[in-house]
Amino acid sequence: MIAEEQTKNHRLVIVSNRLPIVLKKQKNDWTLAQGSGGLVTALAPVLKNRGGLWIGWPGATEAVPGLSDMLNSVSDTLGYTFGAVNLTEAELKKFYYGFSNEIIWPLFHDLQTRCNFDVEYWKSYLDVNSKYANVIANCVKPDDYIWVHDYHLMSVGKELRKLKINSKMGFFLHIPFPALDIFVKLPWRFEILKALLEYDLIGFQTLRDRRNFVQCVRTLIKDVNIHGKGQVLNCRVNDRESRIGAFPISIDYNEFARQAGATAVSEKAWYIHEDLPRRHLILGVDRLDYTKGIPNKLEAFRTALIRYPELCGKVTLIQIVVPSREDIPEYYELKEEIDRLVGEINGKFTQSGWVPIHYIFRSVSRVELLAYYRTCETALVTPLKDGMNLVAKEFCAASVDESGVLILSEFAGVATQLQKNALLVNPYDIEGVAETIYKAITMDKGEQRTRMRKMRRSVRENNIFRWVDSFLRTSIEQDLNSFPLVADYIPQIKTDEDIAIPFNTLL
Ligand code: GDG
Repeated sequence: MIAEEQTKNHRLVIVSNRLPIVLKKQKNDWTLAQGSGGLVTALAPVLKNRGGLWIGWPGATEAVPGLSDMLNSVSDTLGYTFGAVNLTEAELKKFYYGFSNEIIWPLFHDLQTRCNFDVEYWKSYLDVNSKYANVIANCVKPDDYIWVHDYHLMSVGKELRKLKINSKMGFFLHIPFPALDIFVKLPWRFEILKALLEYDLIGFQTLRDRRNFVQCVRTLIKDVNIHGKGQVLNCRVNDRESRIGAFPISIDYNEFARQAGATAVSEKAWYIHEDLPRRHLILGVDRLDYTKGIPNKLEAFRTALIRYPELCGKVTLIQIVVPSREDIPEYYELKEEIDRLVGEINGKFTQSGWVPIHYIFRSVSRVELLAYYRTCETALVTPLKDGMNLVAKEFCAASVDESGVLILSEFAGVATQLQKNALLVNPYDIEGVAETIYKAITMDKGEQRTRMRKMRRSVRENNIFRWVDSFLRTSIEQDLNSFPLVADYIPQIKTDEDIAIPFNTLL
């Protein structure tokens, strides 16, 4: 146990590829807005008002005049400070778009044929991880807990050890960890495993990911001893001890449920349905990414319309696609494929007064997102592979009237938790997904309610605070409460304009 005096001063230091903010340039002026994505949704409520530190890239490769003043003013609002890691255009290209997103991302999602194993990417990955480590080393105090996130930064712990930083360090992988026969394709497989074992605790989303990692370590690393059972295993290599655990990530359930019940959200939800009267609405919300299985989903919807013609005119798919990584050619091609499929389906089936797919290609405000969650009768969450998938959990939390059916890919981490009450599908089985869409639409209200109530309870009990507490307890035998709350803070959500204000209470 850390002594009480130490506890008072220690801070939680979160390190992620990007800061939870987005820098935007309009003409010559820079502004800051909140970032989105799974990692930000999950971690922002954890650090808020804890007086900690979030280290990452602020999102611009050019010098931004007044950046530190901007960051300081945001810090005042959020109750934690920022440490910026500056990246050059070349680093961004090779480390972020290259190694992280052309190698690790596809490989860890079982899509090895999409990998581009360029050795220049690997060199840049090591250089940039070392750059992060230097910024961390300059900011941290000995009692701080350093918590590094995700696949971009697997070597940061090792670089910190080289710099003689002996603080406790944890690492959490937000994406899946692949099986041995896929992982061994990585030319730098030994280096990555050894680097990960420099952390005191290595956390994965599911037991399956942890099992894959353990099998890779046992097979590829000499003189390793892994023992223990339950959620966390102990691993010894020479004189180094680490722990390896499964910690399924979650959301701030109460906050989602509370915001979903706000007047602004109810009004927007009402208008969405009013504009599409007597329709059964199916919702898809995905980042533009080939792992999210958007083309498969559209094919399944088309098949459902062909197999069950009685659905025509009665069912609408609202598909939100959030732009992401468009500088990578494969993402641009994916966008073209989605555009083509939506065009084909709408071209073929549209009738007077009914368009089968409402396609939104942009990010939406939190109010709008919650309104879609609340008003749509079915959510179609069908990634080909996903670390967890928070959209599924958010849909449940926002279903405040306990209605709604969740169709869920068996290859999303969240399926382990919600499998009994969601309708599980194999996203590659287009006919099977089409049948399940029909089953969801025709499910009676009583069964819907029973299933949704159980899923909501599961997400409520296993919320983001439980996740962070279990990670911290395993790592340092303390929970989030040992990082003192700086101020009492109760976020309010009233209008859409509130959401548009950068760094409002939702971040
Ligand atoms: C990675 C892993 C894992 C999306 N569009 C908008 C918006 N979002 C928010 C959602 C949700 C988040 O982004 C997406 O989270 P996911 O979990 O679905 O996916 P990734 O971004 O791929 O996240 C994933 C996660 O990390 C956490 O560990 O679950 O498996 O891939 O929170 O609500 N939010 C707003 N407007 C949008 O248009 N406001």
